[in-house]
Amino acid sequence: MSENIILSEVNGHVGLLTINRPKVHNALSTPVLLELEQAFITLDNDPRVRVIVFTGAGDKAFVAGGDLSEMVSRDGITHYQEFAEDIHRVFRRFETSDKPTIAAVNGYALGGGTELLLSLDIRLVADNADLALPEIGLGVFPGAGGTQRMIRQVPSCVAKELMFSGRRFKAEEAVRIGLANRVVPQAELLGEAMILAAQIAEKSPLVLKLMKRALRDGVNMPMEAALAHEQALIGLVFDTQDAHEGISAFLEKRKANFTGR
Ligand code: CO8
Repeated sequence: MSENIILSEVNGHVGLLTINRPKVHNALSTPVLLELEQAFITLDNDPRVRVIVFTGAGDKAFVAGGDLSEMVSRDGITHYQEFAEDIHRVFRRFETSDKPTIAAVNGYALGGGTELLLSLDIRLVADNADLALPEIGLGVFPGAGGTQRMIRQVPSCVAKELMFSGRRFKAEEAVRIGLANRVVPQAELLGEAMILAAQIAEKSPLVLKLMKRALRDGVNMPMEAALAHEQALIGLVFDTQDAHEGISAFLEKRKANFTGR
């Protein structure tokens, strides 16, 4: 276990990562980012873990962005490039994992906080959540993948308005623009995220892995190639014990017990 990241395993199949720097609203310094990466790798490599949930410690913040004190202490372009490389690698690792990820956004998700959730699969936002890409007001821009993921995930006029103005927006707006799945009362947020994670973790981890690959790779392909890719992957799925188990369980009117084989 690391100082800034709490890694907990809930009911064996759901891993929970809590970014634990509440005094600075869970801001991401380089050490925190690297600890988060290592904790994620631990869960990603653990075959018992099927779904990974991210949240922030306390009841105020998910992540209030990159650590501004660290940024101001950096001198010169090389350091920014190192930080940009680290944060790009780490967020891309989350985004391309074979395991589904869920953000439980329990408060401020500013700058790097919004950029973090943009790299996760499913986002539940607490009713007190406050999001933004405020970098423009700091004289920088959302360089943790924010410009690229935002423009791909919400309509471009909305993405541009939010990035050009840096204005804050609330949980309801995040859902309305398609950046988050649903708003949940803050007291129920982690519970809801865990219920959803457990529902997903009951499903075949093998199918989830192949489905994530189909989605991830196919979205950047022309339609014909994407369909061929899907066809190849569904071919692999039908040949598995999990497909046999899932279909047999339906016909036998019982709950399927998926093993990922
Ligand atoms: N970094 C470092 N410290 C922070 C950060 C942060 N992002 N956010 C808050 N803190 C610190 C404050 O400085 C304060 O410290 P101290 O107690 O020592 O004064 C402590 O946390 C508590 O904060 P506040 O007193 O300000 O608490 P409030 O409840 O009044 O306000 C806010 C909370 C609204 C979250 C406010 O703190 C705030 O606006 N924070 C900054 C948010 C922000 O601008 N985030 C974007 C940062 S830029 C970014 O994320 C880019 C990342 C990727 C770039 C990659 C390029 C290479």
